[in-house]
Amino acid sequence: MTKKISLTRYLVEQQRVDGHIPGDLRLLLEVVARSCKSISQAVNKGDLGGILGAADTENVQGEMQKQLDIIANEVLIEANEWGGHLAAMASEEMDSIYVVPNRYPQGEYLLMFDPLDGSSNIDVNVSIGTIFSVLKKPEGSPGVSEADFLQPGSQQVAAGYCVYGPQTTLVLTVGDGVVMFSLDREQGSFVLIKENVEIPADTKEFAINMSNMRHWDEPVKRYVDECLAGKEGPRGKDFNMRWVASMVADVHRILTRGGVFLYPWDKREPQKAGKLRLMYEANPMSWLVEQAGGAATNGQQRILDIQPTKLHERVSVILGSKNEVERITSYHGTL
Ligand code: AHM
Ligand code: MG
Repeated sequence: MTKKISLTRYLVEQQRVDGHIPGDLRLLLEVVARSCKSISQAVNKGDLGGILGAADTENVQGEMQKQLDIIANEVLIEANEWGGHLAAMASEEMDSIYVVPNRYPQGEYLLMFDPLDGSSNIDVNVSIGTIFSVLKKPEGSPGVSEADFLQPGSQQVAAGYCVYGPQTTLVLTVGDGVVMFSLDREQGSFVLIKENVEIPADTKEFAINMSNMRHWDEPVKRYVDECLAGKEGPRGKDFNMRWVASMVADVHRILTRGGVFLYPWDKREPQKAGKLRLMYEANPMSWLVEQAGGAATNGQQRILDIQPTKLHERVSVILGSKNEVERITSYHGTL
């Protein structure tokens, strides 16, 4: 029988082998994983735990919050604030940064998260998830402020997500490939299921919210039209379409069997660069995808190169199988 490798053991061994994961970062990742375990329990209980439905509050983006958005946010804050590994946190569900209170020691890392991604799927029993990104506080900056967070995604030191689906699966990168762990509920721990995750460079599957088609820009329309034309069209092959409306689930499918995901800028709200948030949605997902051999752009440039100007900045997202992302980016006339 092959030995099961727990997340804890995996991280300890990584720390030992090549020092890729410093002790404090290992602790941070374990605490994030523990938080995901608690969120997974709450998600599993659903109606039985009385946690479904709206919370009657709005977040900073003007979106109605669900009870589970707020619960997941609290779980992550409470678990992470006391360990001494963090200086501050930021979340989709909080207007401004959360500085580690004075009563706890301050660490050198900054943690960002979308505590419950895919909120529209919470009440209908469809996969949702938690996305997280870790940065290092710039050296020499006294205290901690929002400006410390405004680093391009290429500066991330760890990133990942946990998808709460038929299985609860944690996917992680520290810049040395992508690894996946599934929650073994009997053991109560995450167990390694896959290393060296690789996204095939070509695909026949795309993911986009087609109901927005009339609002898209020309390059996106062209790409999707060509996919829809199938064998008889310029691509010479039939495409399949999938859209879960939980980025975690769509990205998880792409990391598992390839594909391309688009949430582009559109004419509904032209002043916004896109729907998804750069710092705690697009950046961590883009890094995971690149680490698995895929690509991620906003149509103009690599997402990881974008210099953020504010915490809740939005961005247009095209990510997944490399050749497909490059094709779509070239349709924007920037390659
Ligand atoms: P959320 O963070 O409020 O859940 O919003 C992000 C989600 C993504 O998971 C998903 O890709 C997208 O919004 C779905 O949007 P739409 O409902 O327009 O299809
Ligand atoms: Mg989200």
